[in-house]
Amino acid sequence: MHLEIPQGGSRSPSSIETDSLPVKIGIGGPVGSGKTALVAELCRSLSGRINLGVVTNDIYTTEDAEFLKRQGVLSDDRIVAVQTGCCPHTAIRDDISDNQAAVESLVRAHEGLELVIIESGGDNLTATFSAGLVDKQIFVVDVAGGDKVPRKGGPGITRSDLLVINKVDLATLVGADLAVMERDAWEIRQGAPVVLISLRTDEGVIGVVNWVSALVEGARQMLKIA
Ligand SMILES: Nc1nc2c(ncn2[C@@H]2O[C@H](COP(=O)(O)OP(=O)(O)OP(=O)(O)O)[C@@H](O)[C@H]2O)c(=O)[nH]1
Ligand SMILES: [Mg+2]
Repeated sequence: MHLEIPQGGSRSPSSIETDSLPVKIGIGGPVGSGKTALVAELCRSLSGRINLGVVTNDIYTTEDAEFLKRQGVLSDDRIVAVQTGCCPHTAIRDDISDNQAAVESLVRAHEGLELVIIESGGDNLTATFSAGLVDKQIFVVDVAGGDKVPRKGGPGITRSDLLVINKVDLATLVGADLAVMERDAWEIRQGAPVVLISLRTDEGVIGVVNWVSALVEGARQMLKIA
């Protein structure tokens, strides 16, 4: 199924495909790039119209799950923490059993669950999710790492379904040229969607919200047809 999506940020997504419910979306990216802040924003924006849950991954703590609970973005029973105890990418790519169990526990506890967002622990540019765990992947980098980051590549940057360049509010402070980041990202991804956002000011965030929302809507439509 193809859905046209309203434009949100620059080079934002225009069409995507979906299949079944719950849609599982993985959010990966380097440490501190804003993954949890994005999860929180998606929950705030979507929980009124989508039946959703969240799985967080941290190496030694349940810090991100606790943060989301403190923020009150979802009821506590919709937020499940996985403590990986190992490199974050191992738990989302190589041995996904703990994450699968976390997703299944949410599905069992919440009838008609439509969306599960899985946040990876902060990792490097090589981290990706197993296709056995998620349907789509969002990769989050930020401008504070410098405007060279998109052209450094790596599977998260080149092959994620949506690349988010976050913290554009900091661009002038760190001397990052957003036009260069956008151009390099566009080139290296050969036109796959890129959204520049700030989770501090909300700039561009609607592009990500609409992208996720359209995935779920596509799956809903598909189920009606089936
Ligand atoms: N200025 C600014 N700060 C941001 C933005 N997004 C997130 N932050 C801050 O960046 C810090 C890290 O954000 P997190 O959401 O915890 O990042 P993360 O990627 O989940 O971090 P890990 O899970 O530890 O890898 C926090 O202090 C956020 O408040 C943004 O758009 N602009
Ligand atoms: Mg986090």
